[in-house]
Amino acid sequence: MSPDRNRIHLAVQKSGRLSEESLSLLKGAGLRLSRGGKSSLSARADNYPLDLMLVRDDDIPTFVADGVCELGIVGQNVLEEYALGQPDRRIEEVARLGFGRCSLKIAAPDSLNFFKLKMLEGQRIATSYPNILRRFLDTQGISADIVTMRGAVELAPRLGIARFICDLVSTGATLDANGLAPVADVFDSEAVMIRTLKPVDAPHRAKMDGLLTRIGGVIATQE
Ligand code: PRT
Ligand code: ZN
Repeated sequence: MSPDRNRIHLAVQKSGRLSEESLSLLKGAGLRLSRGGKSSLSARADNYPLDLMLVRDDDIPTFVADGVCELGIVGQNVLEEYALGQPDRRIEEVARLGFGRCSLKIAAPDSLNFFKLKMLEGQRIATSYPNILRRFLDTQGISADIVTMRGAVELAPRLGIARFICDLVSTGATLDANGLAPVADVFDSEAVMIRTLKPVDAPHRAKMDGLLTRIGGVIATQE
């Protein structure tokens, strides 16, 4: 199905930690959304020229950079990791949304008496965010081996893959359950609205601005 050129497209996480709050933000902005069934990859607003693309969060920056979707809702962690890997960034962050808050942290085994960052020198650190971690280590003047894992990063020390990890933390319960303790804050994150920097024609632009104004209104009442 080719996209309807009269409508704007917003990429939202299909199912995960940001899905519910992304949809309730849109509903709070007065949009009536109808989804084409549980397995459907899209949804539409009945009272606004807006289609939602329901995708994996990792794909959202690519869709927006390519202009396949003019807008997207994604964690700053995913956006930053993507942007650091792209020399010509075609995405702009337009609003912080106040949900999905978490922090990317380096964690060490509880049993280790960790007291200075230099203890990471020459060590292996497992993460799903190699670009953000590399930048952090560079600014600290630390050289360490980064092991990239797609998930289950907190298991790396137990599996002998890496002594340290760098992963997202919200309550800290996962680190705790795995005998790990946070030792450094690398990057703080929340969900943000992003828009494409690809040229957009005037009618589309007006629809984007109208939606962003409505969303800005909802955020303002939450502050
Ligand atoms: O399928 P898809 O690729 O779309 O989803 P995903 O599994 O990659 O992402 P998902 O749904 O887990 O997270 C989406 C976004 O939510 C992240 O990119 C963050 O911006 C944000 N977010 C907020 C979090 C957390 N809090 C969080 N706690 N993402 C992940 N976690 C994980 C963390 O990786 C660790 O495994 O939760 C665990 C730690 O939680 P605590 O509460 O035990 O500290
Ligand atoms: Zn993901």
